[in-house]
Amino acid sequence: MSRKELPALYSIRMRAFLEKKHLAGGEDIVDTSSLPTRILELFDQGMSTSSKNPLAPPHSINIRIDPVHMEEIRNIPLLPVFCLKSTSHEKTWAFLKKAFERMEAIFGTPAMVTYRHAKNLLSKDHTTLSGASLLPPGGEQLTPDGTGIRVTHFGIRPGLRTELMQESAVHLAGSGRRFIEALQISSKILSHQETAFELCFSDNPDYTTGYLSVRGVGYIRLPFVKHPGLPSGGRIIGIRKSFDQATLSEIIHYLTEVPVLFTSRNPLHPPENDDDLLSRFQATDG
Ligand code: PML
Repeated sequence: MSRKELPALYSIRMRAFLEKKHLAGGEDIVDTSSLPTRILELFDQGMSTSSKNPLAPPHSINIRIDPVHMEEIRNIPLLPVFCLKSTSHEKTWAFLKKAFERMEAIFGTPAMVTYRHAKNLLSKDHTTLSGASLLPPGGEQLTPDGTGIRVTHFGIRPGLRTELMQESAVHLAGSGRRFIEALQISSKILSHQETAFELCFSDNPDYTTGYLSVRGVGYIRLPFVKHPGLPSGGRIIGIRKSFDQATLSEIIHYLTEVPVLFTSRNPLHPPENDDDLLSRFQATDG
């Protein structure tokens, strides 16, 4: 490859493991000049994220670097961010129940089914998957490859990351790397036309904020969704219709392989109460 043909950008993907168990991950898409710094930051992230985990330190860290050609990249915006004004676990779950009912009216997934799968993510017997399960309106949860779909190949313009970190410092749910990464994952998920919503609870026992992202609304942060000390968590992606094998393969390909770069963002709203947030749930064609 001649110098002229060198790719302008690189995807860096880090995963930290304890034996075969996934402990932590992080990634970005950066230009050549930022590559060494970002590789080191992601390495530190692999080491330090895990130090908050009772299972730390990691046994191994994989860092993979792949060239990304400009013409492959989709530039997409980050979702608008909301935050539930909640003071307790009970209040957050009362909101979630109402949100699932609204989602049933819009997307067809029965609220009871979504609720059952959501509770299951936090049950003590739940095996936390490293990826997301899919939930079509029929309610038959699907876990591709037995481990779920790991959303990868995304990156964010550095200026946007800094802005979001600073603005979210005053959010009820706080600021931090986990939030910025989760916002990117969810924004990639909802940028696929067949997805309806995503629900996520961290498997970090100390991280009690989760989120619900809904098509047509945005990314809603959920303080106190988990009781502290609970090591279970996971992700569910709601799908807009029942799908055939070709659609499923296409969704998986997009989420796991197509590189997306977040080059713009939407507002980060101040915390809102249940009713104000629920009034934002609308049927959408987009
Ligand atoms: C994770 O542990 O990766 C999930 C992080 C959820 C972040 C929720 C938020 O702070 O908005």
